[in-house]
Amino acid sequence: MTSHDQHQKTKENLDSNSLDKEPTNLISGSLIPEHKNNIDDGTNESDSEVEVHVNTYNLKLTFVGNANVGKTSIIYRFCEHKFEPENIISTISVAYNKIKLKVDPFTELDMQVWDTAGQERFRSITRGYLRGSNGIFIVFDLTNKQSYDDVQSWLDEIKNGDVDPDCVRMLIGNKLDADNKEVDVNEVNKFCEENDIKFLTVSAKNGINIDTMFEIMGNACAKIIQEKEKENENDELNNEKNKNEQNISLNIELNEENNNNIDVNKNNSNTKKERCC
Ligand SMILES: Nc1nc2c(ncn2[C@@H]2O[C@H](COP(=O)(O)OP(=O)(O)O)[C@@H](O)[C@H]2O)c(=O)[nH]1
Ligand SMILES: [Mg+2]
Repeated sequence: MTSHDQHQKTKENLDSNSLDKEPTNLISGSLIPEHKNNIDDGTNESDSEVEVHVNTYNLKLTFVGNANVGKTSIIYRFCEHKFEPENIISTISVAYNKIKLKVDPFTELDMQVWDTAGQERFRSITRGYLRGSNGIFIVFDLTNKQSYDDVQSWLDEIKNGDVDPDCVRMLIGNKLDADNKEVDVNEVNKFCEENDIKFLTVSAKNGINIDTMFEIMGNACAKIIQEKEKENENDELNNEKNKNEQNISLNIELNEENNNNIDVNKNNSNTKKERCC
């Protein structure tokens, strides 16, 4: 079974003219459960029905890298399962694709995959393009050393951009199928280990590792968001606990104050009695 078979993938939407538009259903930076599905276990008996909660999470994934490294081809291969020659791919201007990826029976990723529209030629990736990314693919061409040498400047661009510190960065060496490679993969591995960046070599042409790169990225983003959700839950629990503790100590103080008042009243009434007699 291929990884493609294991992970059910559905393409929902192809928007070719909306680079400047923020996708309306995108909730950036957080993994938000969208719906719960009831899945019939096949017995059709209501008392033996198993209720499976499927969490759907929204992710924004963006691509950067020099022109001609194969960004559009990678997205096209992932979404359309095809590779198109140069003259066709250059006319395909995808702004973003919406793809669903089922990672397990309980988790579904709703991925907005954003492509550059040629602006990388001028190093003018807008802040809005990267803003709200859960994951960024930095692509270079294994047959073009310059495209790898420029990776650092793309990383700087991300660092100086409006990008969440938790955003997952993944380096992609494309054109694995080609013979005339110029980049030493061992060097890249070392660089990525030192900089805590994921790295994968792929080929948009023959499809090697294309699904895998999205699965790795999707899972890494999902994990981060789930951890954030857990942290938020813990914060809420701690807040609740602190509130209860504060209430308890306030009650104790009030009780002590009441007791003091009672004592004072007692003393007062004693004094009165003494005078009376
Ligand atoms: N051999 C090979 N060529 C590729 C591969 N991916 C893309 N290309 C070619 O590289 C050129 C640039 O591809 P494109 O997707 O337009 O790059 P982009 O500018 O980064 O979006 C085109 O001629 C593609 O046919 C690949 O995996 N292997
Ligand atoms: Mg392109």
